[in-house]
Amino acid sequence: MPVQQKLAGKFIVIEGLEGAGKSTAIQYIQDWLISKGLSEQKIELTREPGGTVLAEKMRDIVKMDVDDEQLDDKAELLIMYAARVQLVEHKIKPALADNKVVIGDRHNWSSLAYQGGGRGIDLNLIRDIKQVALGDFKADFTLFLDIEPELGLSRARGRGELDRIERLAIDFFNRSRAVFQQLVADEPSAVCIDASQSFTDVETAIKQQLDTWLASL
Ligand code: Z5A
Repeated sequence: MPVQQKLAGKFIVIEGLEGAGKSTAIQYIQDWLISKGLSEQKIELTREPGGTVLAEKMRDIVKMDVDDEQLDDKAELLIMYAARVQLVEHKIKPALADNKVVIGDRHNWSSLAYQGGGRGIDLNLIRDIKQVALGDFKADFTLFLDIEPELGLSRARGRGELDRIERLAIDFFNRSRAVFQQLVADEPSAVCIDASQSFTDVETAIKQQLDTWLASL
């Protein structure tokens, strides 16, 4: 089967802590897809939370600082899933049905890691919400960029001011990282990349993992 046909309708997700290099990695994935003969029109990029007009409004809410009212942890979780449903139903599924490859900057694992590991919400409750919101929909391949929170945050800090979530204590990110690590260990269609390496080494590792995945299709 031609490579382009193998890749048609596949959802590739990149996960990781802030500053892990997800935006950078997306560029490597795009380059790899183009090297396999895909046209730019056949590649759709998404980010979470966000990616549709309404989901971007929800992103604004979770990023917002309000003086005298805190966003409740469960409200934060539900907004993540509300935004995800909008994105999956209005952008990702139609693109996949059109035989595009979708590259997701974060997806479901971020809720398990941040709202579950970080905030301490029961992971089984989050899995139940996921099931109600999205059913069995999931990524075809997940690349987890693993980085120590200190290094990731120092990279993110280099870009400017930190937002509401980025200012949380380092323990929060260590707990989130531990959930990501468990998820990748349990999921055969996911791989872990050491994101503390140089740009070139991360790029090489990502492209090698994509080649191995492609060979398995
Ligand atoms: N969130 C949540 O809580 N629950 C959910 O379900 C979802 C999300 C979906 C989204 O923030 C926030 O929402 C996030 C989790 C939460 N909050 N936090 N904190 P966002 O989209 O604004 O931010 P992000 O997803 O964390 O992305 P980021 O901070 O932009 O990081 P990144 O995309 O992984 O990194 P980057 O922009 O590619 O790289 C960061 C810098 O490091 C940049 O200057 C690069 O040039 C540099 N870099 C990248 N790679 C390297 C290497 N290899 N060496 C050296 N420097 C590098």
